[in-house]
Amino acid sequence: MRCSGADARTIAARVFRSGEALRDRVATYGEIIDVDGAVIDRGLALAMDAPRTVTGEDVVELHVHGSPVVARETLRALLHAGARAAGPGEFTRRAFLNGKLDLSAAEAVADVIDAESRAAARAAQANLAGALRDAVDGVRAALSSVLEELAGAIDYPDEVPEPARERVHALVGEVDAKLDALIGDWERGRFVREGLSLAIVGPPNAGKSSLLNALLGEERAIVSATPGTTRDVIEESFAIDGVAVRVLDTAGLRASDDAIERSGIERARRALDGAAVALVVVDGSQALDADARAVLENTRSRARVVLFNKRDLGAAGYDARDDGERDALSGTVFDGAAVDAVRRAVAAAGWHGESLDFARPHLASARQADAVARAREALAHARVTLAAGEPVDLIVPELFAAVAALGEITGAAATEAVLDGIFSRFCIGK
Ligand SMILES: Nc1nc2c(ncn2[C@@H]2O[C@H](COP(=O)(O)OP(=O)(O)O)[C@@H](O)[C@H]2O)c(=O)[nH]1
Ligand SMILES: [Mg+2]
Repeated sequence: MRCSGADARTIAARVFRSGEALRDRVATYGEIIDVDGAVIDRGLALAMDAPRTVTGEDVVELHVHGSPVVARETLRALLHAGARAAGPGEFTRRAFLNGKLDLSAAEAVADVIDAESRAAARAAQANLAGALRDAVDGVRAALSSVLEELAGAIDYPDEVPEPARERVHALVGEVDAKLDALIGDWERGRFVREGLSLAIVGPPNAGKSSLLNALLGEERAIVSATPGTTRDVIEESFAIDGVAVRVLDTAGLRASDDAIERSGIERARRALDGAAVALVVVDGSQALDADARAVLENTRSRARVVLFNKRDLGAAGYDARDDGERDALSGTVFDGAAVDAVRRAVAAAGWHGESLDFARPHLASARQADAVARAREALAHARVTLAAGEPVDLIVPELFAAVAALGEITGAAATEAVLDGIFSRFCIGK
């Protein structure tokens, strides 16, 4: 339990009893007591004096046993002793307001908490360490130095020469290229942040549920020789190269008279529409029937991976495949190598097999991407003005706009509304 603020030590003294006084940054063993002095738990108190703390304020942490009852009673004792419960993200917000971290690092705290995959966690840690702030500050500094030169030339036209048009033009171009790279990473990084959605579709009995189980490495879905077994959409997730993949196993696509099966098929179609990548499974051992042909046909124009399954039983379907399925995989879901080939093909279709090294600075939220987009828009105007041979100082408002937009990322120019939006994402206690 963390207490932060000027009264942290006073409040701690009311709920923590020990023979020794609390010393800065030293763990002290003692009793957590309620308002009547009864012992709730025994544990450690850790006092950390401002400003070298996570929030920049005096902090006392009580380390108690992990029982919900002990936690609740300790919280009750703290509230009774004069503390108030923190709002979502309030500690991180105070840390930001006290200059302990910039806004991009604060957002990264929420991302670290939310990270569902190894890749996402690594990426969030990079921004937490200040990678994005450094990149953005570098760009802002470059633009600001041009602004200073321009301002000097405007204020003292006789003494300060106007900066050379070519140099300013080149610099604005360089800055824009850096921002362009950030936006590119943002788009590619969608998979790291959100994971990839994958829908397994195909005719009944093709082996879709068997493939889901093979990808997960567990018997998640019912596999049966009876066609039409899977009726609801089953959602699970697994990882490829550290990227979270949300996979949907669906009912076999075929014409059916059964009302329940038909609504399952309807759900399957919706899952297919919403998925980034389709994983099409057909029985490759026998000649393709109308259902198999239809699903191959209907998914041809989208990102997909095709597996001609049941190769152990024959290859009639695979051998007779059309041009559109030339690069389809063939094998059996019972063969680990074939399942690995499916994983690799999904990565290729999903994120082009690009290695997603997000240890480098990257935009981590739509808010940040929007700020960069607005900065780029302003810079585009500036470049048009420069290219048209207009006076160089006409680009001052555009450069100001770009610097301000970028400032929203690190919090140098964030409004209260922006802060509310960011910190409402947090859970309480962070
Ligand atoms: N021989 C063979 N049988 C398979 C293969 N894949 C799935 N099956 C069998 O085909 C039947 C239907 O599989 P299932 O995964 O339920 O198909 P779904 O309807 O597409 O989900 C089951 O009896 C599976 O054991 C395969 O590669 N080879
Ligand atoms: Mg199934």
